[in-house]
Amino acid sequence: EEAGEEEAGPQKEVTVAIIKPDAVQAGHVEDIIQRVKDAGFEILAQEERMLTEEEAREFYSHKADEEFFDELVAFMASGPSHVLVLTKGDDTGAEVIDEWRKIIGPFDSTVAKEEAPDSLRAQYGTDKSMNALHGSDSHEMATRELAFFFPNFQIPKAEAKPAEKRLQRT
Ligand code: IDP
Repeated sequence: EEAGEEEAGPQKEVTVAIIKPDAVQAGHVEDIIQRVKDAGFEILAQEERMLTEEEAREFYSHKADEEFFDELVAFMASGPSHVLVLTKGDDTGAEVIDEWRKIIGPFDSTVAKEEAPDSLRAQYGTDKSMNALHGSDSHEMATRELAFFFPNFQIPKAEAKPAEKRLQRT
């Protein structure tokens, strides 16, 4: 019965984080993953992934009208990225999307260095193009990006922990 209850529950919120080619190339993957863990995120899946230009164009298709689109595609296809699926280790993980966006900081690393010096983009990025990190900006984008990188990934259920606690109390 307990197992059945768990399967019926909502899924955890997840976000897709990318350590972009500039930061992978510079050898920052291990340090960034340590920061991810120290900040209380749980890594549910990760993979080094070299995007082709075609894949980069698809991943950023919602940016196709921007004047920087070609530059963005070339950058994202310039070397391997390190892709991570993150949640928060507790309960539903509901805040994971906003919390990850907050920790990476403003998209322009030159702005991040002034306004959020502790942020990952301040510490590992260069400018508004080579900004070291990506984070999904909404639940819809996280769902889309998860399907793009990990089409078979099963998102864990949210209330496994409360169920455990209930069992412990009896
Ligand atoms: P986000 O990554 O914080 O969501 P977006 O505005 O969605 O920021 O832009 C996507 C990515 O496009 C940025 O992370 C950055 O790498 C790149 N980008 C954004 N604006 C510019 C620009 O003005 N010049 C070059 N690259 C840009």
